[in-house]
Amino acid sequence: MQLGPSELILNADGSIYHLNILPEDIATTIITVGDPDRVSDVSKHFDSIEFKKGKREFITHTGTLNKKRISVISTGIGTDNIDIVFNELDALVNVDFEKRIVKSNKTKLDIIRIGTSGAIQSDVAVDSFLISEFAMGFDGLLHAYKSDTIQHKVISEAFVKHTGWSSDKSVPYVVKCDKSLAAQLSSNRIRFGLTATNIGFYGPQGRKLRLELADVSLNNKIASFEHDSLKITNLEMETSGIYGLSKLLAHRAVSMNCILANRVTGEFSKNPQKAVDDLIQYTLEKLMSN
Ligand code: R1P
Repeated sequence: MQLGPSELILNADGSIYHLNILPEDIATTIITVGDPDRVSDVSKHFDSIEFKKGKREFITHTGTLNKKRISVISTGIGTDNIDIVFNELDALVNVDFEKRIVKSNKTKLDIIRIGTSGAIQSDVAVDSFLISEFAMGFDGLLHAYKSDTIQHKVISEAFVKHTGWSSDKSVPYVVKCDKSLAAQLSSNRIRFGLTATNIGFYGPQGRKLRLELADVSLNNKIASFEHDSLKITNLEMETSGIYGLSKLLAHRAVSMNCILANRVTGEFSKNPQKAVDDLIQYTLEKLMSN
């Protein structure tokens, strides 16, 4: 089936609509970051940079480190942006832009998020690193796709029951990281956790500035949830979308979190830039080890 011009939108130079890049511009190993300024914090470690381009919040740098070609791309904040970035990254490798058809031979991408996050358990230290083994999405993105087979519904059903989750909100969904890529990125320096992906930063994550919250004890209920010794460790805003879309599109994805805040103890990192730089270096070293 041919993808029409309103479905697969290409710019005049043949690049994909939002990311503004061509198929040859990206590597098959891709690091995603939320903050556009973090793209150069990653690519400054490359031996050489062959390509830089951007549009809106989507900045891409492609280069080489130890002879391995890597792209780093900023997604901006939230799973609405993840929907755009992941569909367009997949189209760049798996759709023939001239014929406008899906290729029969698929290319698998390795996608690693290097992001920041807030802990919701007191024993998850500020400045520590965490790999999201599971992600629980409060955002609803995955419900737009046929995704029943990749969801861990036993966990989300237990969570809905435990928290008395409001039916006014999207039903939480649970998805898992790619096990083999996570094993490559793991060490005794990094713990695994269940990451909750939220739809906002303030009210949805229980932060009250001026507005009253619908449920002031929601963070406590989230933190006290336990299923088969699995507890929710941290909150951020992209991982569930990344895991859900990667699994559906048959790519490998892992989300690496730098814990900048602890919502239980009220601490915030004294040097967030250094903490994130440390995670960038850790991740690049691990990626080079294979
Ligand atoms: C909120 O400040 C942003 O920070 C976290 C959240 O997921 C959200 O995107 O990650 P990044 O630092 O990777 O953007």
